[in-house]
Amino acid sequence: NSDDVTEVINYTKSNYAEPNPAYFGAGKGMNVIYLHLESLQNFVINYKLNGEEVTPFLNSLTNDENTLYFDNFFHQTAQGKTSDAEFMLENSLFGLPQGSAFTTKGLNTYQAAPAILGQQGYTSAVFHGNSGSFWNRNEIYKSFGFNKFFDSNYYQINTAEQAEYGLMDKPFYEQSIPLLESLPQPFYTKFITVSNHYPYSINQEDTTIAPATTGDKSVDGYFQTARYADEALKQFFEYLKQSGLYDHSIIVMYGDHYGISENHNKAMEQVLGKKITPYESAGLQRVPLFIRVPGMEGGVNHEYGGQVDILPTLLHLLGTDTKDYIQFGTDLLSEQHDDLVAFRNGDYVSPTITTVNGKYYDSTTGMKLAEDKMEEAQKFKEIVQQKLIYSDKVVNGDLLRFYTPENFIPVDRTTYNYNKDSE
Ligand code: GP9
Ligand code: MN
Repeated sequence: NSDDVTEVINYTKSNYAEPNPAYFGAGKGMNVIYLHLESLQNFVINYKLNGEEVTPFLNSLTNDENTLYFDNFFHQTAQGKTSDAEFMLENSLFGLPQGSAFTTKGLNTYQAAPAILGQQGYTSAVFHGNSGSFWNRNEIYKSFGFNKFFDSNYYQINTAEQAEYGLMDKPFYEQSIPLLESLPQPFYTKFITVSNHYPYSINQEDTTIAPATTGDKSVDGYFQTARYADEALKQFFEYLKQSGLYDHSIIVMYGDHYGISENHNKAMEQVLGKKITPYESAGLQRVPLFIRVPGMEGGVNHEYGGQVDILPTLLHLLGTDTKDYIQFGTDLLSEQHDDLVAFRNGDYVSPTITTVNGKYYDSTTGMKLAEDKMEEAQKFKEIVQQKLIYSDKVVNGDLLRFYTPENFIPVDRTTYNYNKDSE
């Protein structure tokens, strides 16, 4: 009820991080292009397999003058996988501890990015070469206020170009171009790729790097599908440059969740050349985050952060203050950014302390945490728990029904229709 929401607002207000004037509005009025990097983990960035870069294009962006690359950025997903990542990115709310909010909370009230930006004149769209009902996207996207959802009905999918979860990335981007060009600018868009998805199988004609040789099929194939995804990205960037969109679009790329689960630790130990302790396992939950803003000074940013932090970061880059919104992340570029990264199970990482399954580690050494730091570790644990509890209250209680931020017009989901024939 409204008492609950007041409690939550008090919490999110106290958690709010002020925009950094050096970045606030740096991308004002620009288009937004999200490129969802399926199952891409940070360990592949700048990794060399037999002396060869796996993702040369993404690697080159770590040195791009207008791109920030975050190398201590973590996914925070649980069972909802891709949908959890999307849920956090669109709302700065955590996914649920069990199941997927996308499938169980599709009809809730949200104050999501497409709606916020829609009220500033943005047209929003999602591009995805899989069936629109997967993860209940075709329902929850209406609640988020997405104007358009181009699902597999909008793409030509030949068997040779079909991956397990839809159209392969290269033809996917290619066929997305005319759809993208049909949108008025500025737009807020998201391209959800699928080629680099478990079990990482790919036609050998489509590969340009040899597989790894651990003997674990999915680990070995991962390098080939990641390379393919990287090449597809490069091609799409070429289009963006040649069309001019590159110069007035913010491009955000993020890995959605781990690609290689702990069941493959044996093979991963060969790949990484070290033992995968629980501490290392937590570290492997790093996913790449790239934010490119034309004119902004880029570089490698070591700030610790997670997927709930992307929305406030983006809104501040666009010149929209987030203080009236119920959001659980904080702007990665703010001086006040909160670098305690909560995992969905209550574990956390931070620059100083990491906890996995009730054990505490010193993040700077990976060793067992010193006794005199345990008190602080416990405090962090409580902060994380409290945050997750409040986020779950919002989602489970559908609390945004009871609160409308100033100047925000509630979404009317009945006005959206994603059927191709309705065009
Ligand atoms: C399917 C795709 C995969 O449409 O987004 O979802 P995942 O299995 O990674 O959660
Ligand atoms: Mn995924």
